[in-house]
Amino acid sequence: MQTVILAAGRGTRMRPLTDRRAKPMLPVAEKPLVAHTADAAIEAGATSLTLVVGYEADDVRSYFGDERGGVPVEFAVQTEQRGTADAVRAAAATLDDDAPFVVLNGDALYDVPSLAALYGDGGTPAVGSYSVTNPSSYGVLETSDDGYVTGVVEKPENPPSSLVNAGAYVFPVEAHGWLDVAESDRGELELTDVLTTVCEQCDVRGVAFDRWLDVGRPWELLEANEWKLAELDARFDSIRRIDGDVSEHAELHGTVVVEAGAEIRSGVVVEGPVLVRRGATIGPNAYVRGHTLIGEGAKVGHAVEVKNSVLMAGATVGHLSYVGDSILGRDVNFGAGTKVANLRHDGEAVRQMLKGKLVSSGRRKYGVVLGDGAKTGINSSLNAGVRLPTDGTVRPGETVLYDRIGESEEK
Ligand code: TTP
Repeated sequence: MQTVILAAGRGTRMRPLTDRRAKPMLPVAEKPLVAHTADAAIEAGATSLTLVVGYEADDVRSYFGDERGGVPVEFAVQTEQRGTADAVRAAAATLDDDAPFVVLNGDALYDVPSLAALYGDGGTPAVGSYSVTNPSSYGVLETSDDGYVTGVVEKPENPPSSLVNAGAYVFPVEAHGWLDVAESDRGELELTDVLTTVCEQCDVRGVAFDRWLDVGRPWELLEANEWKLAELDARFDSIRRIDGDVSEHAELHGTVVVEAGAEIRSGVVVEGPVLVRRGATIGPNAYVRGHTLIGEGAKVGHAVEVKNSVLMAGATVGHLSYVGDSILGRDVNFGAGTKVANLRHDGEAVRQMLKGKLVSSGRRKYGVVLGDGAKTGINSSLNAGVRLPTDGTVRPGETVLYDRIGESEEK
């Protein structure tokens, strides 16, 4: 079935990581987030892909080109990010208007069997649902006694069910005529309003998804990597795929993939799942623990411990540092002895500033998020939940207790 993937958003909640890249291009294991979405869709039954691009579109275009996995890829440009219904409208010209179509969010991870169930019923209208314990934070689906979806309510105080909208739809041919919706209270043209019309006019299947992750906030990028790094062995057909140089005096445990051109030096201990991308170097004498992505050309030096973290391309943690549950943007540089806190004394979930408000990450262990090019001075300390802006700096010996992203950088 023809499939539209929405990838035009500004990703403001993901700042500073989206200052210079589209959110769907954030790294998740060996490929960008949206490539996982696209590949799952192709495996589930997508016959063509239209990627709706807008914010930082060039990276998405050049990554995909005009074909993926034997399926043609087209791009539709949404010039202004006016909402998800507007994004689908931008894609309309690329679609065959006498066939149903699938729409997926390009910033969400889906499992293949769940998507296959969505695609599987010959194009009958459907929406993917996912059961959560805190439905009030999502769009919640209303269902009839015979199991059809009858509507969706955004962030209700009294949720009608625990099933939330997973941003995955099969729309009928008629939906082409229902894409012109009115602006919502938050000033956007929303796809959920199109879904409401589809529910009024058609029987809409609710397809219960086994797994789904919306990747909108920085800690969800860690969760996305936790998911996809845990499956590395299946995607690489081996728990130990070593194409780079590994010293005979290094120890590897669990699933570890070392790409060609990467180097693991003497005295290093790696506990998988860990992916070391091409050109990266680790050691000597470093300790890299599970669910860690060491990006292309990144460096982890002597006496450094890294755990459950994402180091983007070119990030350098040279000596005597600890990095836990953190995201270091491209070309971040840690001065010797920089330490990250990833746990509160009271054991409560670590909170992070998002668009001017402190929000719980829901994670007991959560470190820091550093924009591309940020640099720390020697012996600096970064408190749990802190964000540093793109190209931000920390002085030697400084303790950063509070978030450093200014209001203007949130927009
Ligand atoms: P959102 O997560 O609602 O929006 P966003 O990605 O811009 O992030 P934020 O709220 O933090 O600013 O979007 C859901 C999906 O739809 C996501 O894949 C981006 C896409 N999208 C568009 O393609 N065009 C749009 O105008 C909007 C608002 C979103």
